Amino acid sequence: MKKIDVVRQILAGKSNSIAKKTAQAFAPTNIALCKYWGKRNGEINLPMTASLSISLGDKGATTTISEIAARHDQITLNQQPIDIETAFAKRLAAFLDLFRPTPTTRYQVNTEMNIPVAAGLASSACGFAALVLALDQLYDWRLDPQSLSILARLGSGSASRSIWQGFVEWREGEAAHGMDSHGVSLPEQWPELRIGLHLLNTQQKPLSSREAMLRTVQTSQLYSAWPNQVRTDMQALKQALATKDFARLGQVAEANALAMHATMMSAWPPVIYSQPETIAAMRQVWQLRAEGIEVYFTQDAGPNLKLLFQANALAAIQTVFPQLQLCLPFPRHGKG
Ligand code: 2P0
Repeated sequence: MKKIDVVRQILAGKSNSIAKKTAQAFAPTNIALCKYWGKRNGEINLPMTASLSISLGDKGATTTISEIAARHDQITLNQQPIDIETAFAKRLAAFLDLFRPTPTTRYQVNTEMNIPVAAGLASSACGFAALVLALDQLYDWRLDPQSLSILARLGSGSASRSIWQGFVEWREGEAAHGMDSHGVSLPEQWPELRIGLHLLNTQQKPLSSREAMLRTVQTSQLYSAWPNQVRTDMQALKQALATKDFARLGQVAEANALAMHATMMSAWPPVIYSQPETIAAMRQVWQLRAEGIEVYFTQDAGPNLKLLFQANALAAIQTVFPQLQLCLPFPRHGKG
């Protein structure tokens, strides 16, 4: 199954003439509490396992798209033109190829992100989700959220979860065509939940998560244990959501992230995203917990930590992490 076959199936009977001159959409970025690490199909981004995330409210990507008369797509990121020869532009153009009404159709795509783009903060997740939402408006497809999630998944796996706010489960599905592998919005609200971004300065160019995932699946002896870990953690997270058990939520998320990193550390060549500062920050989190402050961390394909806590712990945490960037996953319900 090719990406284009998935797109054709989803857009069957839909118009490919523009409904408006220009369309704009926002998608939040998301942080996984149970991680997506490994694919069973790399062409259409089918995951080995389910995953579960929280979207970051107003932190994400706003994408504006229009058709233009030009030889190449014109892409800007935070108002900076992106050279068409960069890997970023090529990846975007290849994705847009799936949707061009004619081979000569070109797009102007302007994306604004209010999260640090190069800091491993799931910029591809919100970027591809916002692009798909904008395309849906440009052509007035009016696709249902599951179909939008599948299209976003073709751009980047984790983008399948950025179609919704709140908690989202990405079901792994079983079918070879992947039509059953999409996000599902979970009903639980948690207005007091806070995510703090602890950003570390690092010059090191990270290995892409795409490459790191593939290497882990192919060479890590520990990978065979990962699907079992995910099964247990997904169940525990859902229970923690249902009973609003923050300690359980935090514990499972932290252990899941550490297990993912342990699994990739045992790949060959080894994959280690942590810096000395990452480990130091982990110890600070554990010290805070020892002092009775309920704070946990999670870590993705980079050295930064994302802290999980509830509103009432903010002041204590800020004494140790004064630079923390605060995100409110449920902004309308829980300011402050
Ligand atoms: C996640 N990550 O669940 C995991 C945890 C990073 C660590 O999804 O190859 O950019 O585009 O499907 O979605 C980052 O990987 O990878 C990611 P592709 P993606 O958030």
